[in-house]
Parts: sequence; structure tokens; C-alpha cells
Amino acid sequence: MLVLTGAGISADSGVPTFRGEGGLWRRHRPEELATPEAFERDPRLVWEWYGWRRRIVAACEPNAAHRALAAWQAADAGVRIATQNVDGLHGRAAAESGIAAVAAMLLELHGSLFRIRCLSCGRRAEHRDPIDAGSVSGLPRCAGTGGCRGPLRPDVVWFGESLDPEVIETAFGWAGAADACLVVGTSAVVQPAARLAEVTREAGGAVIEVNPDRTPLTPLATVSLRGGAAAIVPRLVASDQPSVTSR
Ligand code: BJW
Ligand code: ZN
Repeated sequence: MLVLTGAGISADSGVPTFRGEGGLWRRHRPEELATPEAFERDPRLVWEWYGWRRRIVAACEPNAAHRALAAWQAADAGVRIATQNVDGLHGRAAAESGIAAVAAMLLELHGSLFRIRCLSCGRRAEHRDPIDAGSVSGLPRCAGTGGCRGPLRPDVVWFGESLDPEVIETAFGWAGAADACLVVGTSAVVQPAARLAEVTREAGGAVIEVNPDRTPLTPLATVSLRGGAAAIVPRLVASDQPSVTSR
């Protein structure tokens, strides 16, 4: 089972989605914020946006959908998650479920809000400190042991950037081998992530969609379940694994 998730799975935790009502991009166009060119043009604005999102996510908790999926993974090693989300909520739910080797079962296709990458030396690291985006001089720089003082950027995948080749290759492997792809809370407009469900379908697997609205994947879906993830996913998981109870 491959579970492909998007911003909608975290909506019930209070994390804003990107598109649609109340979406993160209603006030800014994506190319103003989520591109390397935007960062080059105005790193302060981009960091301000990421700092704001980090504060929101840090105050949120995994919801019943994240927890049910983590419990399912703890009970069945054949359940893999590929998430487009950068909020870390799947990882937190997995940790709560006591899953040790989470990296082998969870791929963060678009990176993480809480990791940084140095533009000069390429160093990647966890980074949870508050962001001072009041001025360019206050923006985070490569520090710590061996830090080169180069400018840091969020370790996320922006438009026009390639996903980590190892990550996307693994995800396509999972998609091709899956009996089913459970697609939860994504508008399925961003490639190559949306293509994962098509790969499962082309290989003869089922596609099950959980979303309050239709998406471009709806015509392909074997089953579409209309509603919120936190309400539907725990019931779906419980029907496959009666022993898995969600909190
Ligand atoms: C609920 C709910 C509830 C609400 N319960 N559900 C064709 C082929 C290949 C590539 C392209 C192509 N055409 C164009 C491209 C390029 C581009 C792309 O896909 N553009 C499209 C928009 C057209 N792709 C790329 O650039 C990618 N790179 C790439 O392809 O590299 C090769 C290349 C290089 C050079 C040139 C061309 C190609 C990279 C894409 C990276 C996307 N990055 C972002 C930002 C990440 C960092 C950050 O978070 O700040 O990732 S964009 C943004 O969209 C974010 C998300 O992960 C991603 C997907 O959004 P998602 O999760 O679907 O959220 P929403 O808001 O759109 O939808 C929420 C859904 O939830 C809705 O359906 C609601 O109904 C639902 N919902 N409440 C369940 N309670
Ligand atoms: Zn550096």
C-alpha cells in the first residue's frame, strides 16, 4: 500500500493548505515565494513566509489521520507513505507510534520546513530556531562546527527544482509495486508527485482518493471518498486492520 498525502491531511491539524479557501497562496503567487528566483530576489520575504509557517506548524499536532496511518505502518510493514508535506506531522505521528526505522517507510518528497541547506557549502541540517526576517543581515547563516557563514535556505523543493533523485526513484518503485495507492488531501496538480498514483494504476493497482473535492485524479480513481481525512482515514484503516485503533 502506497499512501500519497498532501496538505489536506494536515488541514484538520490547523495547517493551512496551499490552494483554495484560506490557502497559503491567496495573498502571494507561488512564483513570488516558492521558487529559487524568488529567494534570490527577496530572501527576506521568503524567509518571513517560512518563519511564519514554521511557527504555525510548531503549534500543531498530528491528527487522527496521521495517527491512524502511523498505527497502520506499525502493524504492517507493507504500508509506505510518500508525502508532499513539509510539516513533519507524519514523522511525529510515527515517533508517537514507536516506529524506529521511519525513513524506510516515509518519504518527504518536498523536503522539510525544519531543515536548512547552505547555499555556499551545501551543508544540510535540522533547524528549528526562530527566524529573524526583520532585515537581510538577520537571516540565518551557516554556523556551528565548520559552518562557512554562507546564506541558508529552507531545505524544501521549489518549483523548477528537481526532487532528490533517490527519494523520487524510491517513491516510483513503491508506486509500481503497490496493490493500491491511497491518495489523501492533495489537489494532485503538482508533478511529479501526482504521477505516483497514475503509476500504481498503470501497474494494475487500485487508486483510492480521500478528498472533499474532485481532483484531476478522480477520473482515474477506483473509489473516491468525499470528506475530511481525519474523519475518513481512521475508518478506512480500521476496516483493513481491525486491531489498529486510532486515538
Ligand atoms: C482536504 C481537506 C481535508 C482540504 N481532508 N483533504 C509536468 C511534468 C513534470 C513537472 C511539471 C509539469 N508541468 C509543470 C511542471 C513543473 C512543476 C509543476 O508540477 N507545476 C504544476 C503546478 C503545473 N513541478 C516542479 O517544478 C517540480 N519539479 C520538477 O518537476 O523538477 C523537474 C523540472 C525541473 C525544471 C523544470 C521543469 C521540471 C517541483 C515541485 C515542487 C512543489 N513545491 C511545493 C512547495 C514546497 C515547499 C513548501 O511547502 O513551501 O510543494 S508547491 C506546493 O504544492 C507544495 C505542495 O507539496 C504541493 C502540492 O500541494 P497539495 O499538497 O496538493 O496542496 P493543495 O493546497 O494544492 O491541495 C490541498 C487538497 O486538500 C485540496 O484538494 C483540498 O480539496 C484537500 N483538502 N481539506 C482531506 N480536511
Ligand atoms: Zn555552509
